[in-house]
Amino acid sequence: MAATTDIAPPPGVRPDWTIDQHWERYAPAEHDVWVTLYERQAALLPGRACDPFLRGLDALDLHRAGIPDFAQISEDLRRLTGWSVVAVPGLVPDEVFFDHLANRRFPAGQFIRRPDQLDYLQEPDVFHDVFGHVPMLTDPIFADYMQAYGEGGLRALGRGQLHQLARLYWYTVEFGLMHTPAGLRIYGAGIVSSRAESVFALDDPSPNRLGFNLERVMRTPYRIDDFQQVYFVVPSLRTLLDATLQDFGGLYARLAGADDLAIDAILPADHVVTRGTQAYAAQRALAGR
Ligand code: HBI
Ligand code: FE
Repeated sequence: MAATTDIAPPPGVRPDWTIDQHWERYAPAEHDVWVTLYERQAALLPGRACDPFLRGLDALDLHRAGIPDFAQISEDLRRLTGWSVVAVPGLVPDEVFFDHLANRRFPAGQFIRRPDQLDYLQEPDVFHDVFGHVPMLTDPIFADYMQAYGEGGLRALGRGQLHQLARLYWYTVEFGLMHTPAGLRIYGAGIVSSRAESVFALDDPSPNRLGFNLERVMRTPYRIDDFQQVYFVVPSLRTLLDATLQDFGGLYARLAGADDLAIDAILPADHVVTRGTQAYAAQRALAGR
């Protein structure tokens, strides 16, 4: 039984905040937005996105033809890793979000951005969620990580330390990079669903790129409105799953007494992949953004 929340959902939204996708109701212009975004990223990502992401894109046959039908991709996904995609109106309360993840249900925005919002929007739409997040759920290790993250989120909520766990999600699931023999590759959904950040995250000299360390990540604030000032790099997806299997109790106790780090900090203990110039962030600060 999915968790309900004491925050009542809007009218027409189920207690677990899911809605029907009504795939048949999408207008041709909405499918066109998907195709435009898909084609842009499909041309850009080979050589930038990691193999599990590219394999997932193919395995789910995320159509070039338009917005996928969640029921269809859920059939394939269930067979591969037991995950399914459920439609939600947008951001849902944390405890609802975590309960879905803990039960291998990925909540995906049902709406798609307008043609004048191609490059950025605040709320996760169907392109961010299904193109960005869902292909990685075809990878068994990442699929286990996402469920473990959901279970951890429910525990963190209980301890009031959610903001630290949210950083783990942000710097891995949304903006994670990975070492591969061919060089750095992207697995974070927030990057692969963004044309500009798919280039910035790998090529720009501005951001720091540091070796992933769970405690370090959980002390590091993040940007929600602009490119990241730091990206964390994992040696493998197994590293993420192993990180969730450790004793979070001791970690939370240490974190409760630890200060947040500056977003552009580089610590002596950091494994530095790129020491960034932070030129982009400085220029945006000058522009008053
Ligand atoms: N809801 N639909 C949706 N998608 C998200 O990515 C999401 C959310 N609610 C909460 C949330 N993310 C974050 O606060 C957690 O990752 C911490
Ligand atoms: Fe996301």
